Amino acid sequence: SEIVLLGLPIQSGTQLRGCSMGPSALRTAGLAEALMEQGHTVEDAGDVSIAPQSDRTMEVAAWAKAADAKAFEVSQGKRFPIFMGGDHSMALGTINAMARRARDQERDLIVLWLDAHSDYNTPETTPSGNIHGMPVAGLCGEPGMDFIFEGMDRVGVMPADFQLFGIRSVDRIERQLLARRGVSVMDMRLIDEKGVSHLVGGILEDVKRRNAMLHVSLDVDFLDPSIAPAVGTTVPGGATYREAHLIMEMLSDSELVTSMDLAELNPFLDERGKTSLLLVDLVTSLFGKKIIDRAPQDVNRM
Ligand code: DIR
Ligand code: MN
Ligand code: MN
Ligand code: MN
Repeated sequence: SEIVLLGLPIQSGTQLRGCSMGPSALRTAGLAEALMEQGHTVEDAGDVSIAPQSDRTMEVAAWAKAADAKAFEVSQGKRFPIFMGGDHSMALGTINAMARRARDQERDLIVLWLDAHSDYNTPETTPSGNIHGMPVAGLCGEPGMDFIFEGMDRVGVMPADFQLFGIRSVDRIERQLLARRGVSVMDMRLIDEKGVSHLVGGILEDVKRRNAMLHVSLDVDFLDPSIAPAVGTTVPGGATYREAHLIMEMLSDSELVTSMDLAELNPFLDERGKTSLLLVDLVTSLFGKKIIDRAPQDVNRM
């Protein structure tokens, strides 16, 4: 593939500082080099920046606009953009841009949201006040978040087009809202019972049947804290090393993924680059790195 890396050093969506170093840590961990090693062409489009704002809320809105514009620009043609965050409020910009790209191609956009949290709070329901807990709600058009999209070519995403996966922390009112809107929430209990392979297989069939574009938004806290400590909001019981790799390997075989966010990496909390290196490893699997070469149809016969 023709891959383009775009840095979005956003941390206005959280109280804890450090996510602004995410893009730099991913570059240091060798993201571009690992992808080139797999035979892809990689272009680094650098980092987006914003003008100083009066408060954090205005910063989030400015970031959404800047991220949307640049994400759209770099993803023209057949390019596969990897958006390097930045806290998860980055998705307000990147997913709007990917929804615009899908609209231009008269296709739907489906979002696989890999996260410990459902990120469906609104300014009304949030217990923390942090906008990184709200991006899915904002993209789905929940009230109180229109100011973020002001002046943008806003393309809503249907709640049913989000596949929240790996969820194990949902706030009380957030849970009610998710149910009312019909968002698909594949929580850790479901994953324990049905397994990654069955659930991800179902999502991919749906994407294929609808000829949709597929955006993967990976929050570092989707992963178990033992393998990925570099995130401000760790939650026990996350995806294991093998579960996470299996998802990437299945996504790779499907050839259906068209864009990706790497969100919430806080290198300040890492242990000698462990989490950054794991993310590079996971992305490399998404782009075709295999243990041995075996066709998916052969696996079904085993
Ligand atoms: C919590 C935590 N639901 C909130 N959300 C996080 O602040 O709204 N999302 N950490 O990633
Ligand atoms: Mn999270
Ligand atoms: Mn978060
Ligand atoms: Mn998140």
